[in-house]
Formats: sequence, structure tokens, C-alpha cells
Amino acid sequence: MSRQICFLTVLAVAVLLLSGCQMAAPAMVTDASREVPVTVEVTKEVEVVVTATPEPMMAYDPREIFVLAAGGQDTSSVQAFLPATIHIRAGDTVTWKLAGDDAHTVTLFSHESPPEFVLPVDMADPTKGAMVNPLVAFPSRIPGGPVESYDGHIFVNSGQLSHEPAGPDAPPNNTFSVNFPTPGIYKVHCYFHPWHTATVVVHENTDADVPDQAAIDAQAEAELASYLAQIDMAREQHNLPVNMPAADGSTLWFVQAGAVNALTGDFHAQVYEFLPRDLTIKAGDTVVWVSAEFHSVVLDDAPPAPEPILPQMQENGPPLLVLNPEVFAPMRPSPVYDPAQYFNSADIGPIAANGAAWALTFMEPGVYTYLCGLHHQMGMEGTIVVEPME
Ligand SMILES: [Cu+2]
Repeated sequence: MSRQICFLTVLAVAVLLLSGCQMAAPAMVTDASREVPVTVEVTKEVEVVVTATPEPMMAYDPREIFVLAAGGQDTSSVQAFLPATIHIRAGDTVTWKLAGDDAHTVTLFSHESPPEFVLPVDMADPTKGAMVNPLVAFPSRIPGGPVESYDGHIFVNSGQLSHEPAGPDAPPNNTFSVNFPTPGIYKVHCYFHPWHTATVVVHENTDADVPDQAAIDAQAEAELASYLAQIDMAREQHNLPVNMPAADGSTLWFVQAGAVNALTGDFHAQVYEFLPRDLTIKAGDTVVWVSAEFHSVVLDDAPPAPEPILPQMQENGPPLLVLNPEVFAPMRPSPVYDPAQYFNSADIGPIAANGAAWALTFMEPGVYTYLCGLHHQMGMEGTIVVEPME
């Protein structure tokens, strides 16, 4: 209210100055103390003519903008598109480039419900197991086909972006481009990590006010640095062994199977490690693994570690990416670890099918190595040293 009054006052003063204290029409001003009428005569009118010539709207040339599909290195997994929000002009093409050692997709949905992640290998015979839906695993674009123009109506998918080829004889699939012809706001998803999303804001192709590649790079770098700092802190937060006494006099030990920053809880910044990596306990103690994301605990005295996907070659088309039951089916022959048997928590985590935690009791002194069945390629492994009971 006071701003409005102030503005009106300024306007009134300006009009008075412009007109040399002359008003557009005769006006009567009353001085209340003396009750004497004062008349101001108008001799001249002030006319202000504003002419506006519309500027011709210039369409900018379409650009290719480069951004990152993820970040990190080894066991530091930044599960974010960098930058998470991109402002471009209609007609621009965005190219996402994979960084980091984890697998991701760049996926844009149509208005229809998105394809399921996992399908039965054979709809008629469930005993044949499950596979990654080919619509998820492989690019929606035929090899060498044109870059899709996305306006919200078609399903566009990079397939699994990876520095490693998705199958035998397949080339690496580590960049993905999409053209945006129509102004609007569009969402980008990663199939593997539900929180890994981006927003593309497409402005008119005449809009001068969009960032250039250098500004986008600087934004991506700042976001990456923030996530890496969270990861470093998460590693420190979880690196000390945590334990508590069990009712029977033994000790319960807690190991983080992967970790996020305890203060920010930010799923975009993931440590793909067992923390602490090496743990020493006494015979009779129990280890509880608590998963922060999608991880597993595999104790296997017969390396090599099982691969999560067993590609099944087809006569025509890409291989079927069959989920290896040794990785995805829980296997816990006993609550006490037996080195002669295969133990597998399978996928554990806050939204995993097998729950968030998994426990084993160790009775036999020894050194036991274990790994994450989903991420051992990234170096996610640990050791339990069991010392004799005192
Ligand atoms: Cu992802």
C-alpha cells in the first residue's frame, strides 16, 4: 500500500513539474485553515506521445547442447543429470554423455504408461525366468537412425548407457541425443534410478535469454562438485564400525551396503561400497547389512562372481537379457554362515523386494570376502574377519 502511495506521489510531482504547475482542467483547492477558495487556471496542456515500433523477432540458429547423463568414478556414483535443469530454445538438440562407472538410461515417456522394467522371458512359462524388457535395455532408435524430435508424445529411450557394450558385438552406447522442436517443459528419466531425473525447459526460438554452452558447463560442474562433496562426507560418516550387544551376549555389527549422506539423505550422491569395508568380529557375532539403494551381499567361495545378466542370443534381434537367478534370487540356507554353501541376500534396499537389511551369524573363525552381486564390477566388495571367541 505504501509503495502505491509513494508511486502516486512521485507521479503527481512529475505531472506538476512537466506541466509547470498547470493542470489539465480548472481545479479548486481548498485551504481548510482559512476556508479561502484558491483557483488555478490552466493555460497550456502537456501532451506526451509514445511511439513504439515492434522489433522484428529473430529466430536463433538451432544448437547442439552437451550435458552429462551422470557423474562420479569407481564407487562414487552421482545419479543425476548434470545440470538437472536445462534451458534451451525450440529446435535445439541436447546430447547427454555418460560419465561415471554406473549404468543409466536417458528416457522420455509418452503419455502412455511406460514399459515395465522386467518381463517374464516366456509369458506362458514362468519357470524360464525374468529378463530386462528390451524396450528398456536397448535404444528406441534403430541403429544409425535419425535423432528423434520429442514433444511429449513419443517414447524415446537411450537404452542402457554404458561404457561397456550392452551385448556381444554391440558398440558402446554412451551418448544420446534428443531434439526439442516445441516450447514446453519436458521430463527426462533414468530407468535404473527412479530419483535420477532432469527437466528440459524449451523456450521460443527467438528467446535471447537462455544460457550458452559455457554457462551450462559451469552449472553442471557446480552440481557435480556438490554431489561429490556429499559422497566424501558419506564415506567418512559410515566408515567406523557400529555395534550393539545382542541379548545372548554376542555382538550385532552393522555394515552399510552402499551409503548416502546421512545429513542430506540425497539419493543422487551414492557411495557404492561396503562401509566399513573390512570388519573384524568374534565368532558367534552377527553382521547386519543395511542397504542404502539396490545392493546385495554375496558370499561365494568359488569365484568368479556371478554376472547379473546372462545374455541369451536370438536368431533375430538383440539378445534376451535374462536375470541371473544366482544374483536375483535370495539364497540363505541357514542363519549361520557355512563357507561350503552359496549365500546371497539378493537385491536389498529401501524399495527393494527383499527388504532393506540382511543378517548372518559367523561361528567359524576365518577371513571371508564378499561382494555386491549388482556392483562388484565397480569394486563393491568387503571382508569379514572372524576371530576366535575369547
Ligand atoms: Cu541412473
